[in-house]
Amino acid sequence: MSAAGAVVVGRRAPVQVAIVGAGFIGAVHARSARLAGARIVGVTASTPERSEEAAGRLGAVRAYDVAEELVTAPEVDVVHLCTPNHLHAPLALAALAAGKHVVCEKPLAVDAVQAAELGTAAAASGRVATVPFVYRYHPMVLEARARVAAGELGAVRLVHGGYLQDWLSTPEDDSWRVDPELGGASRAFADIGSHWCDLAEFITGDRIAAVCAQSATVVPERAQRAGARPFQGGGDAAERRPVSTEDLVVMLFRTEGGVLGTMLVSQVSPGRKNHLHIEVGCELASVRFEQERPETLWLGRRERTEELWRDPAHLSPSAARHAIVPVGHPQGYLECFDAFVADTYAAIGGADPDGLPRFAAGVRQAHVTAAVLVSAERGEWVDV
Ligand code: SOE
Repeated sequence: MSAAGAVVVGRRAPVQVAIVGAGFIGAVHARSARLAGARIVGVTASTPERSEEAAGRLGAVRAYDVAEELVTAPEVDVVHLCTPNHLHAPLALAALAAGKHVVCEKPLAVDAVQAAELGTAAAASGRVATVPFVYRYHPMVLEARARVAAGELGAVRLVHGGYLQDWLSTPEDDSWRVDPELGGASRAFADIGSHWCDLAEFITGDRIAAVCAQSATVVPERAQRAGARPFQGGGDAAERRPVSTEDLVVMLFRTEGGVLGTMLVSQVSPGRKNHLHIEVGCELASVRFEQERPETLWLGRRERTEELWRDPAHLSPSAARHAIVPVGHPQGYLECFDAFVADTYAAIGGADPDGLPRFAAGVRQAHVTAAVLVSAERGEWVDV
């Protein structure tokens, strides 16, 4: 077995990687793993036939029919879990117990209790365990974070924004995420609200302390298409069934530092594809980041506003670290994933990369999600 980080002829042996789940995000993980120099030694998908197909498509040495066999296989150093949420905990626990490092898709688990169990197991294992809150890796997000931390903008006064999508806008749109047995009690907030809240805390250096939320299921019935993929509508005609998980959330929040904020989450907003937007209003200036336009950061002052471009020559060091091509050559989502996986593997090699979202970040957002569910149910403020 090649221990990750073993030196072979003066260079590290390639990290040996397992990918569980071969949908849209599994392919993204596999691409970033290969770019980081890893060897994909096994893939498991939802059926043996799909596992064989995925092994060829993702460049894996072989397919495994059984995920538990793959995540404990002797030749595996790192397990990437890209399955529906209900499988995260059993597979992550098995992998950690077998001495593997783990990259687990968000949300970490189906609820905060299970997420906490994973956080505890990861801490006890001494292994590297990370969660792809990859939007942290946009250089202009890092620039906003650096400027807030440096005090250049003054004290934070207000945080607002949202995350809007439209891939679940109609009753014909479906996903395993709609089913609470597979995704958990929260769907939209756990899936993408977690990204926004992680980013709000990452940029401001503050933490959400209390929430007041309302949620709605505005598509009360959906066609049953568990195999449907995000952003790929349509599919065969199917029976409809009632839906309990939320399509949208509106939320007020207060941070530990006393800052107020508001945010919206929706997966039923026609025309909004992956519209994560966040604005931090400070004493001297405001900054706004839009994920669909990641090459710039809006910086507003009373006397003037400007649009900062991702120019490595003019970025803070933490932002420049991930600006890998000159300004005017757009970087995007995939480069964020590449940087996240590279930082995860660097951590396996003994580094401690700044801002690497470890399991604790996933546990954190599970607690925020749990508070949102309780607040939406009770219609009152709830502490996180
Ligand atoms: C679907 O909402 C999804 O693929 C999320 O699961 C991802 O985390 C997000 O980055 C894009 O949208």
